[in-house]
Amino acid sequence: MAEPSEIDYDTMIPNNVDLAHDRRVLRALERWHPGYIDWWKRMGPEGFGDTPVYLRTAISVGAEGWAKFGYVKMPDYRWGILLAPREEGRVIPFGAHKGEPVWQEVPGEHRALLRRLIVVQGDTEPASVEQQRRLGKTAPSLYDMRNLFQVNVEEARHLWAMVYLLQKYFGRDGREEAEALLRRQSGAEDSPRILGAFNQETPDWLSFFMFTFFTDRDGKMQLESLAQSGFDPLSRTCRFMLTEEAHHMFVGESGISRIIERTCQAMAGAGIDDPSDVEKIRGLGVIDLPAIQRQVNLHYALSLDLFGSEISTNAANAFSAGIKGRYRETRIEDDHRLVDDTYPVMKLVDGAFKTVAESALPALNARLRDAYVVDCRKGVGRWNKVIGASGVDFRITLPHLAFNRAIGAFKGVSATPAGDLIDAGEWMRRRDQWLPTGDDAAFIGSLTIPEVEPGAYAGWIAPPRHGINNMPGDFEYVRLARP
Ligand code: BYC
Repeated sequence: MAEPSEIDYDTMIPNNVDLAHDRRVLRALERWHPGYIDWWKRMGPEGFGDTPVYLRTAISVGAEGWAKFGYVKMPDYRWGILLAPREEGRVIPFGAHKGEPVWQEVPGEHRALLRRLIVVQGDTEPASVEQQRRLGKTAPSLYDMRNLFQVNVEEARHLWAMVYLLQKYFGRDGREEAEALLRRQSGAEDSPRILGAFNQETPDWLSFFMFTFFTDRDGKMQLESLAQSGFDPLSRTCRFMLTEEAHHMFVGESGISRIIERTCQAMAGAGIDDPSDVEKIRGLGVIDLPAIQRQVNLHYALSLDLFGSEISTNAANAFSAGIKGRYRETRIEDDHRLVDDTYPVMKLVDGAFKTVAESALPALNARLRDAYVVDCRKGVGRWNKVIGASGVDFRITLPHLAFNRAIGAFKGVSATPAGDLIDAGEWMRRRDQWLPTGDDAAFIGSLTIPEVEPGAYAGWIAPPRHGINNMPGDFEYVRLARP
């Protein structure tokens, strides 16, 4: 089949998978489309359906210049199906089939496993759009509002990416799964999204930036592992998704960094040295660093849960089958089969944390999570540089792996962020020191009133260093109807 590198705009769905000559899949996607648009209108960004937004649309998958910028009304966004180019001669990089040619069709014996992974991945994408749907109304600037909407349309494109794989490769049950992806709903009692963190609210902009820093970074790790897959269409899909994911993490990291910068500036301006002088700091209209730390604690723990259990037969099977690899598998120097290897995993043994050598295959979730922790630490280090440069005596830290966990070996363990084990009663009494409180939510809620003048920023966040696509500081990223 021809694989043009430019996007085909002739069919309703822009694509580089030659849908024009794949009538069955094209028709299946066209049938899915009205339900999708209905979902976007019901569950996508609330109140901005007619608003022109300065968005980036993918127009090719080449390393350079894959994006086009311009004003688009979100329901008219060209959600396309884009796969990274096929690598000639690619072989399965790991597992029992290592060295064999990659699969262009679903291997029958691994069909259910593969479908499950694609459905879980697909489910997170619309979930995040649902979680963030009210935030446009309280954006701290047009720049931030535009970034939110960019993240939203791209997460929705990632849903398209997974739906394409389901429709093309999984027949009738693929179609049913594609429908179900539009039926489940973040936080819904009777049909919630599959993974825990995607049923939490994203009530304010601090939470949004935390989500894009921590949860989108889980997305990066999972996509990197799926990009290694021996099922080539999945690998190619994930490789292109990763190019978009980088911007989402930038939004999170720079968003928190700008909040921290503003807080430290305001403290210095008012001569406040003590970061725990919360009342005075909040009186300046900025977010105190301890409240930011509590958000870090919450989002980090929720994101760790997304890696599943440390020891998992599912993960071992997916690796052995050649379906889901390790983070940057091809750069690791070992036999890529792991049958006789071990991996150090932290566990609770006789009331103390100990690192235990586990069989490497079932420990793959722990291993991916460890790579995630290293990646998170780098970002947190950059935030601490901003604090350090201001002279304020405070450091943001990542809590212990056992803090506030709901999945895996530390589920139900009462550990402090420092990793001390305490009894459940004491943990509950001290909870408000560690996790966001009702007071935090009310204070942050009181700050998040919209700022919609081009070039203006709410008082609790510093302006960014650069505009999007090098646009000037007062650029109108979102054209709101003005009276
Ligand atoms: N919540 O063997 P186990 C993103 C289930 S984020 C609820 O421990 P496994 C994005 C599990 O499904 C990345 N249930 O774990 C970010 C299994 O159920 P079944 C999303 C959970 O299977 C921001 C059972 O417990 N992509 O892209 O090795 C914005 C035993 O599981 C949870 C992926 O996650 C949980 N936290 O690994 C937008 C990649 N954890 O099958 C987007 C695809 C586990 O027995 N998914 N369970 O009924 C996977 O690789 C794996 O499914 C998991 C779990 C890593 C999630």
